[in-house]
Amino acid sequence: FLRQPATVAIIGAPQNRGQPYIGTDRGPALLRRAGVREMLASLGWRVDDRGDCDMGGPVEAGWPKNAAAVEAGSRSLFEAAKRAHADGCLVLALGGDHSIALGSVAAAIASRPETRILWVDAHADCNTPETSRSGNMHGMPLGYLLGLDGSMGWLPRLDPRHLAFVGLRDVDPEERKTLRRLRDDGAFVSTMKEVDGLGIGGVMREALEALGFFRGGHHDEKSNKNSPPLHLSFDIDAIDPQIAPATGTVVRGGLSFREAHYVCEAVWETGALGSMDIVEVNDGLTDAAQAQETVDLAAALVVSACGDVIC
Ligand code: NNH
Ligand code: MN
Ligand code: MN
Ligand code: MN
Repeated sequence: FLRQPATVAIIGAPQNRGQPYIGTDRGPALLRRAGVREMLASLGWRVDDRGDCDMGGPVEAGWPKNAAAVEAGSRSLFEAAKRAHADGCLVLALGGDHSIALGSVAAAIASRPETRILWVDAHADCNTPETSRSGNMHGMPLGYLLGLDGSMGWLPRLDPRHLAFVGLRDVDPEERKTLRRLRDDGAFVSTMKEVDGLGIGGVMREALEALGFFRGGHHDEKSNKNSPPLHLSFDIDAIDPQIAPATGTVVRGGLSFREAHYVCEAVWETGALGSMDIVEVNDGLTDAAQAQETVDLAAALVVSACGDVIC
């Protein structure tokens, strides 16, 4: 594993079939227009924009909703992301709704099985077609990846001990049961209550420690030298809707502007970031100014996680 790969591969995943709204499909274009590539280049990265993946077929009836399009889209991201991992790149997936994590997380695990997943989200996304009340597949990627539903045979299995949640505050009744089981099986599960109680610094220290990273505030070349790679899956709805309103499932009481940045800065300081998703930005649900604020924040968080620290 290249600790700090010199190249970031950007892969667009303009998926909207995992949730009910048009607009998440514009995420990759909006993030590019917001200057993600230029900002990464100015941090010293070589930026290899590999364009957008094909996100699959038409809207369909059935349960879960749009299953064929979501699976096909995720598989095309899976293949593109595996190629980028094989090339030694830091792999950045621009969503798209969170169903794309089926492809990006699967590619990270398939490429490097010890990869740790940090899931930053208001939601736990560990439904299955059986437990889901909405039928929306953006609420299910972890359910499939953890093997709670076995119908996607191409997926590698995510070990719950390799998974940490930060930012949870809107979790379905069946998902609560699942989370308790996952915690018993070694997942790190935290909610906004822990952010309130410990502060984001304490939560991130505990989360990264639970994932096996060095416990310490500062990036130290030696400390995480032989650590596994870290995949950050950042759902923009983890952030408070007053700051990030342009998303499909707004839930009050989310991460502040600084807390969200801190998450990304702490991820960078592990020295182990191997891949990242930024998902669920939707400019079709608010006025233009709110949409731009959300897009700009999403772009800034990517840049933070990729090393935009002052010193
Ligand atoms: N838990 C709900 C569902 O499965 C909501 C999921 N919505 C999200 N997830 N935005 O991140 O439908
Ligand atoms: Mn999500
Ligand atoms: Mn292991
Ligand atoms: Mn969410």
